[in-house]
Amino acid sequence: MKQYRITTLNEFIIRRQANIPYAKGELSRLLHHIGIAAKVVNKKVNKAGLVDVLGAAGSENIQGEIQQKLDVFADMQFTTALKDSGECCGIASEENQEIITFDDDLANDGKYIVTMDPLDGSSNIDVNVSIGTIFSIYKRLSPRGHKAEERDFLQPGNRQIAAGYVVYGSSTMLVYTTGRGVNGFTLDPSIGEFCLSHPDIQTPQDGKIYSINEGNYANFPEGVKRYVDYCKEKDAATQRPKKSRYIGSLVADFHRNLLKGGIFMYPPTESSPSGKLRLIYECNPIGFLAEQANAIASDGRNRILDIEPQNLHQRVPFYTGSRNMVRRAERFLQETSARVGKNSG
Ligand code: AHM
Ligand code: MG
Repeated sequence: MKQYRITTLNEFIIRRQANIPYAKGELSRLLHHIGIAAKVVNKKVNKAGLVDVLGAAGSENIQGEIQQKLDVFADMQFTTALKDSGECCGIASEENQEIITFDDDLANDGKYIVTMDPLDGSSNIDVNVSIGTIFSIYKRLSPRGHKAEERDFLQPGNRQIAAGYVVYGSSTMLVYTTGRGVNGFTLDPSIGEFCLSHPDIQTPQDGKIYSINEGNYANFPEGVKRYVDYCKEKDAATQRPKKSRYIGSLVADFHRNLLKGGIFMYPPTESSPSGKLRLIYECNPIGFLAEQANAIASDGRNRILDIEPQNLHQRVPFYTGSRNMVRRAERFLQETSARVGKNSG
């Protein structure tokens, strides 16, 4: 019988660390703790229909959205895991208005801060659709030995040390990068370990899928409308239009396009003039992963990772995925805005 060699997430992290001279294992420990929290949240997500975890927790988060019980649980679980790691001096979470500083001797000595969206796509929980956790790791700017400060969290995405997501889907996967490619690990429930299943993920330069909430079409900028119309035209090579696929969970929509090729867009709309997605919690980590897989991420004009964050909950328009698709969408946007500028001038 053929023997398969399994590489667990922890083994992989340790092996990677060994390739970096002088690495002390701090980042490895942090990633290890994120992996543990992901398993705990996964267990709860799997039981969502069975125990009393469904539905709203009765509180609202900073964005004025009703927090789901699982949001609260995931937020707590990741926060505790990061604090326990001893490597992280503070976190910023989509669920909290302010940063959380851990502020004890061990944590204050930590080199890293973490930003996270503990449960992305949570409006999908009650209907059994994939949801996810997104995280980013940065080196702090403030001196070690002190409390974390807000400036530690307002760094541009190009300063990320690591980023990743967990997708709680038909199987649970953890996908992450430390700036040396993107690797995906599938949770094997029989042994309770994330196992390397998708080494060195590369996104095709072109794809057949476009993902956008087309219900907002009437409010899209002209260039986005034109790009969506273009996606519906027959492609010269395939003689078919592109496929429209939209789950409504960024992690799940991005994960599919990362593997298969495609474009994900969340443009500005009337109700969300800067787009809906958050730079720090969603766009930066996803942008880092995209670039590491040879895809790209932009706000329609600028590289997402080069945007200087102004505040913790800042939103930006978001276009990410296969290189040629995103570049084409950007051209549609820029041509249209140039034309509008000329007409109004
Ligand atoms: P959330 O972080 O509150 O869950 O919101 C973000 C989610 C993304 O996962 C998804 O891409 C988007 O909101 C869907 O928004 P819409 O329902 O407007 O299409
Ligand atoms: Mg989110």
